[in-house]
Amino acid sequence: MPDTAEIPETRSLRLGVAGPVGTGKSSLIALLCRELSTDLALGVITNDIYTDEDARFLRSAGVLDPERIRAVETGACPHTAIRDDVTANLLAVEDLEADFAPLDVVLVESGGDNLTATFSPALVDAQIFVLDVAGGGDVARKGGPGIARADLLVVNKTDLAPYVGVDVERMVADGADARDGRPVLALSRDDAASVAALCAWVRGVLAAHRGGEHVPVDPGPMAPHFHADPDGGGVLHSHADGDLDHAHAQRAGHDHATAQGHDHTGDPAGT
Ligand SMILES: Nc1nc2c(ncn2[C@@H]2O[C@H](COP(=O)(O)OP(=O)(O)OP(=O)(O)O)[C@@H](O)[C@H]2O)c(=O)[nH]1
Ligand SMILES: [Mg+2]
Repeated sequence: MPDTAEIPETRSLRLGVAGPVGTGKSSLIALLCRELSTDLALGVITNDIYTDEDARFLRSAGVLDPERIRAVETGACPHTAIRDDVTANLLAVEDLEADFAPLDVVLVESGGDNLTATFSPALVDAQIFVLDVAGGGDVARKGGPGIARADLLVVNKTDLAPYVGVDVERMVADGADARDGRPVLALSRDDAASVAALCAWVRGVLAAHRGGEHVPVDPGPMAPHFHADPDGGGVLHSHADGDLDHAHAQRAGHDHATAQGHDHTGDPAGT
């Protein structure tokens, strides 16, 4: 199979929205539709385990032509459909892009899951991970692939902070500490400035995507994989969470003076 393919000009920016149950993913997508659909052509794919609840919520919000909102019923743990076998989602995105060509952005909502669930870069070009203050101020400190490496971390529902005793600044700082300089945004649907900042971030990613400057990353843990040894055999290993760089492991009795270290962060072909 070739490792490159010609992609039609109607290819949109595919933007994933993931995060634990109830943190406000659908609401954030509704905000983006309301704010951006005046000048951008949008589509939405939702993922629910057994229902099309999220798609129905978004259609009833009246922020986008209901036909541009489609549901994928995963029938299994949400992370399976956004990471392990993305076929159903990929087909849904491609159908939407074909039916409403040209779309600028397709937003893909993950089913609510735990802190380990992130999108495969085979499905989305960039992803937002959503936490909320009501889930507890310490969650951002807990790390995990979405918190540490999603393109944007959102600390949502900041309007609730006084009621749940959470220090938003501290939660944002904890998130920033876990992210090596990647952006963190404190958001509330009631705070127009924060909604404007979210929209500006999406427009920035879209511009970078169109300009060919946006490099998709895989926040998720590298699957266990094998490196052949030119002398025979090889090494089967996996990476600790967050440790995507690696040099090949030393093996007793072999000269590794020429072994190449490589990383999985910036070079999608560098396996
Ligand atoms: N106070 C407040 N509530 C919010 C905000 N955003 C969303 N909510 C509420 O949070 C609840 C969950 O929001 P959803 O958008 O359905 O969350 P979700 O992450 O899509 O939920 P699942 O898809 O079930 O995982 C709803 O009651 C929303 O009205 C916000 O900025 N402030
Ligand atoms: Mg939802």
